[in-house]
Amino acid sequence: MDKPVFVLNGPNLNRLGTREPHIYGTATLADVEALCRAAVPGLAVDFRQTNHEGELIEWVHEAIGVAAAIVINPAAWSFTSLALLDALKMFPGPIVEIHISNIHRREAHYHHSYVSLAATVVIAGLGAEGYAAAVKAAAALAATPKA
Ligand code: DHK
Repeated sequence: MDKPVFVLNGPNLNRLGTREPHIYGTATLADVEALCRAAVPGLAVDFRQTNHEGELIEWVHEAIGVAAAIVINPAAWSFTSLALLDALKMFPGPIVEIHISNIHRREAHYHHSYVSLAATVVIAGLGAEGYAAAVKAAAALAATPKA
């Protein structure tokens, strides 16, 4: 695959490793990045994190025509951002939504993700390892010719 997979991370994920380890584990964001880069040999991965919503939206815009697929952990913006949903709806390729924790087993305000309305696949509760599964799924979906 000549086009990269964009792996985009939302707010507070730069604090992985020390942030609520009983929920998010002890893997750091650098560990997560390494998992993504090792997931599919030869696959180009563009890995980013931001605490600024507009920047994440602009990265989704940038992915249009450039990325084969998007893997996204929107973190708290999953449950609040119609702007992010609208941006993702413009992306023509597969979108894999990833959450480290099982959001459906947590507080009610984590149960409805707007991003899931644009996602091809949703992975939640596999921990940091979920990112490797997400990159593999994104690469497989991107390689599957559209019906
Ligand atoms: C990460 C967050 O920051 C939370 O806002 C979400 C998600 C869950 C995660 O599990 O990766 O609720």
